[in-house]
Amino acid sequence: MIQHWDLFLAPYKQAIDEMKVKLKGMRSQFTMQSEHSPIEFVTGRVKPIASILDKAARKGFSLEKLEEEMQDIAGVRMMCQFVDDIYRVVELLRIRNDFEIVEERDYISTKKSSGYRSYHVVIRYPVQTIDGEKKILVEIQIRTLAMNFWATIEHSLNYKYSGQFPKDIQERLVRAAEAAYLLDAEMSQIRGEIQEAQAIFSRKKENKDTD
Ligand code: 0O2
Ligand code: 0O2
Repeated sequence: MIQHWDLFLAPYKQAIDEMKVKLKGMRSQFTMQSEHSPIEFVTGRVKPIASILDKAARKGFSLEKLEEEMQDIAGVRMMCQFVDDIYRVVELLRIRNDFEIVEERDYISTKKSSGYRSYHVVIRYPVQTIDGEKKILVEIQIRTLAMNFWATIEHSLNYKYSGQFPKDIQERLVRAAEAAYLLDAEMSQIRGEIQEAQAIFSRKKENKDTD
């Protein structure tokens, strides 16, 4: 069984590794041109087997049809400084021709009832294997650092409480999500000033490097 899972998950792992190189490459291109990068950092993971089984049971997916039904066995996350950057990243993904976009879910204009905000793009990504090409689904979550902060903490508390939050904690999480939203709004407003400071910093660094 373990060997079966290894075989099943191998192309997902390969897709994550490749996507991380490609998306981090986009960041390097912006940095090289001394432009503000809409991508702050990129992470990726293959869903642990226990989580795959849990989610399949919860959603009634049949294990035979997992590759079509579970869209986030391979997951990539792109973190941005500003909300506007998220939409810029989505545009950058749309113009690529090394994968096909299957679905987009905008939980930013319509946040989830938990308070969760992020932009999800599901792609069909071709992996080259020794047995030929295999197309697999990869879920890309694009979010600001503030959205990521909130989601990471809410996610770990979710494990602790198995999704059943006591009422007061639930209310606090909703308030914290509002605070994260306000932080994003505030940061966008002072964005111009931040960018100016970053440009000065990177010019200083360049001068220092060439000294
Ligand atoms: P850098 O530029 O050195 O930070 P891999 O070893 O390639 O399989 P990777 O990419 O190291 O895996 O791990 P993962 O978990 O996919 O992504 C972690 C990356 O996210 C690391 O970058 C972390 O530095 C970066 N990261 C995590 N949290 C933060 C954060 O709060 N701020 C910033 N700026 N980066 C963060 P790398 O790849 O080590 O590159
Ligand atoms: P992981 O690996 O633990 O993060 P569903 O799973 O029913 O919510 P669906 O249709 O699979 O929904 O897709 P959706 O909601 O677009 O994406 C699911 C993923 O989004 C989750 O993966 C989380 O990563 C993230 N997410 C969605 N809602 C929330 C939320 O309220 N809080 C947090 N922290 N993350 C959320 P999984 O399955 O939890 O996997």
